[in-house]
Amino acid sequence: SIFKENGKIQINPSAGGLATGLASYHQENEGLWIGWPGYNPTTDKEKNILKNRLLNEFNCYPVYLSNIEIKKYYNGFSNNTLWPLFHYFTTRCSYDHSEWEYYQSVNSKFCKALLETVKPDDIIWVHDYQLMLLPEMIRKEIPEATIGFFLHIPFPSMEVFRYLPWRNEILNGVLGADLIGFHTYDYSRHFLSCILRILGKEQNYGQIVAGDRVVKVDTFPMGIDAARFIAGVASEEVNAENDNLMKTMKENKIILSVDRLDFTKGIPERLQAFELFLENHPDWHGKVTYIMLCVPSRDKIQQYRMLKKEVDELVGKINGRFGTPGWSPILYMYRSVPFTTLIGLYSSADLALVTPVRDGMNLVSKEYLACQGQHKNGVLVLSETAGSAAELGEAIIVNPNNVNSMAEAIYQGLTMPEEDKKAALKLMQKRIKRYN
Ligand code: ADQ
Repeated sequence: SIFKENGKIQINPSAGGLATGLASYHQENEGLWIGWPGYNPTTDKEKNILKNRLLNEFNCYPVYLSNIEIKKYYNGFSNNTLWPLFHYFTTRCSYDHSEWEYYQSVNSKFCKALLETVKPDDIIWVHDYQLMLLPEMIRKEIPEATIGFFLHIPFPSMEVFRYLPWRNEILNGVLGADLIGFHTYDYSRHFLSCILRILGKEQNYGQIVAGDRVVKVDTFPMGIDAARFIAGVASEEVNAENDNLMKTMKENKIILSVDRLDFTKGIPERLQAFELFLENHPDWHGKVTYIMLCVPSRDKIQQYRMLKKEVDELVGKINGRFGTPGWSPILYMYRSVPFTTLIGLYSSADLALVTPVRDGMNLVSKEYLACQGQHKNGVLVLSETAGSAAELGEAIIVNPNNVNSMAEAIYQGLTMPEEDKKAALKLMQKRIKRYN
């Protein structure tokens, strides 16, 4: 995020999964990252100053969006049409023609920015649902370009994708790439089925003939920079933070959840499950604390503000119902926290609750396991509809809509024998380090 403080522009790396997940790759590979900086300088002079700082300090190249573009393209078509549709929230989708027009024009704006900076033989890698028309646009300008496209969110089944009035345009847009990647095998399969049933194009072992080119579709589950998390947990700063945390928590078991505040993350259902757990297991009162970390996200959209209100009320209700002078069942933080605090929490938590209703991958589940290191025996409760469930089968897998079974999973996780926890954790940690 970028903001102005005392007349000076402050630049902070963003907290979303795409940005954090690719940060290490970007730093090591001397690429140029073209993107919207999330901040609108008011004057041309300020625009240039920021552009130079982003280039020199971060290898980033800004595409500035106007207020109407942010409204129609970003909050509108990207986050109010594609995001809910691809996460199977079909009733939350708006299909607004003017927003679609902005989606097209902003995609061309990115194409123009790319043409200003691209050099022959560069490899171009387009990311995510906000830029699905871009591969085709680049292909028209530079026919011989090498283009990859990766989708960070689920690709829905054909029956859901077909709701989109502009389904053909979106599919053709992506087909401009040479290689199209998804997090899971199912998403690739859904995409290929749409290509066949909507565009009538056959595939052969994931290869599609598009004009005179062959496009390859494949599965690349995104990993994390495990070494960075492991090294971070060993640092003195994190140890000091953890000592402090332990003083406040005393002997209490710690349950942790970390997510952007988003309706796909299943936060109200998870709170209900925690409430039910406390109701069913009074012997755990005063012995467990649920630390719930939520990062503010997309708060210009009405539905996100309503969710914030719902979550605030649920937390208040549960703390009011079970809390005592010495104990609050839920410790709720609604903000972004520094990396050291985040990994400190990951390493201290006895159980992580990762229960999205739908999630492309979910890096939090992997980050938690990495931060448990050699000496902890943390338990992961993971939803079957997170992409990472395909790789983390040793976790306690739950249906995120089944509040009863989630409540029991919390109990099971807290009471599991240490050797069982260790065995599951070791297997998953090995996989995370290997597929980083
Ligand atoms: P997100 O929906 O943002 O990502 P996720 O993959 O869990 O979800 O990534 C969130 C990232 O933000 C994590 O790396 C986490 O460390 C960081 N973070 C969360 N809370 C934070 C806090 N309070 N302070 C600081 N940092 C915090 C999207 C898709 C996912 C997919 C990723 C990557 O929705 O399904 O896994 O992209 O492709």
